[in-house]
Amino acid sequence: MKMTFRWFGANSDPVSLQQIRQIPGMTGVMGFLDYKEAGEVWTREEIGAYVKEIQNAGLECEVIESVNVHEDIKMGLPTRDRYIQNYITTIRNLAEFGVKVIVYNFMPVFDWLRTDLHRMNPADGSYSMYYDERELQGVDPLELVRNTINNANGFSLPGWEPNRLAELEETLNRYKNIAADDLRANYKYFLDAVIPVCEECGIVMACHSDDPAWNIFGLPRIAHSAEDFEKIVQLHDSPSNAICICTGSLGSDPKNDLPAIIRHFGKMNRVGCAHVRNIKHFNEREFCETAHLSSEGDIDMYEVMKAIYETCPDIYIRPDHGRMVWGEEGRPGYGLYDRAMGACYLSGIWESLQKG
Ligand code: CS2
Ligand code: MN
Repeated sequence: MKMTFRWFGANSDPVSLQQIRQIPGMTGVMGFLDYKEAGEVWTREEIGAYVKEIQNAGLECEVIESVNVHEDIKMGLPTRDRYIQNYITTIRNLAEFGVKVIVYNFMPVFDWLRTDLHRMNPADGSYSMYYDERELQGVDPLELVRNTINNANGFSLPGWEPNRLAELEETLNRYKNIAADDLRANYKYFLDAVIPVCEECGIVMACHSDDPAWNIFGLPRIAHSAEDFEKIVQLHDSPSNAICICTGSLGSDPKNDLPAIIRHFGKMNRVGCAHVRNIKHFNEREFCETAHLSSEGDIDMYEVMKAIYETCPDIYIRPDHGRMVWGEEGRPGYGLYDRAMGACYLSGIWESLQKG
């Protein structure tokens, strides 16, 4: 297992590489070129400079998150071939600089969705992200996006970059004619093109689960259960076609048995990496993000880490969204303190598994 930390780059992440380096047990970052739009080629020069900056800080950059998939690929438009070719060039360029895993998602339009980015926890005064399906009743998706961007403390959020959302209305209309099976067919077309290249250059593609783990705004979503992931890994059968286990997003549906899912795909060698975070439900579709400890939320972190330890011990892990504590202000979900505590806690579980 290699413990890593998400880093958005020096220009847009208030957390510095030096701070990340000082978290005990940290080996590297899950990196991102924050200025690239979906569909663009990540050039050798750009990647080279970025990786060098990380290595100079004493960290590795073996995982990239995310190389976003252009909407035309998901919608299966004729223009997709151009974007797929760009994706392939990016894969080759990343491999050249030592990247081993690319995390991405195939969610239509929206990446993760919350109804509140900054909800105070009355028990201790910390802040965290919150989701309440009831708050979505009668809300127009465009309005929700506008609110989310306006409430992000001046940061763009992954999947919510304002430029990606410019043509939102048209895209939402187009999806009215795309059913889950159509989306899967478009997904297969993409995988059939990129996975052979990944095999050739030693890259694993790790698909992130839908967040939350159900359909929103009537859009088709195909990555939020064991059955969904079974179909995904079969779309193109290769160890390079893998999944990213994100406990907070998959776990938003309590029917998802996280340790069982990890074990199943771990034994198949199809877990590319894991995001580990905890959430607490108040209702079936109402939850908040909590500290990582098992006792703080609904997810049993010991069982999650044990399943990883026993079936896919060589993966990259990172603490995912944390709370805002100790007065920290920053990108919602991606503050330094709570994620650093989460990383140490997960490393502690790991040590006990190794020694036990
Ligand atoms: C993140 C995602 O919020 C999360 O759980 O891990 O934004 C993730 O980076 C993307 O979905 C991957 O493409
Ligand atoms: Mn995640």
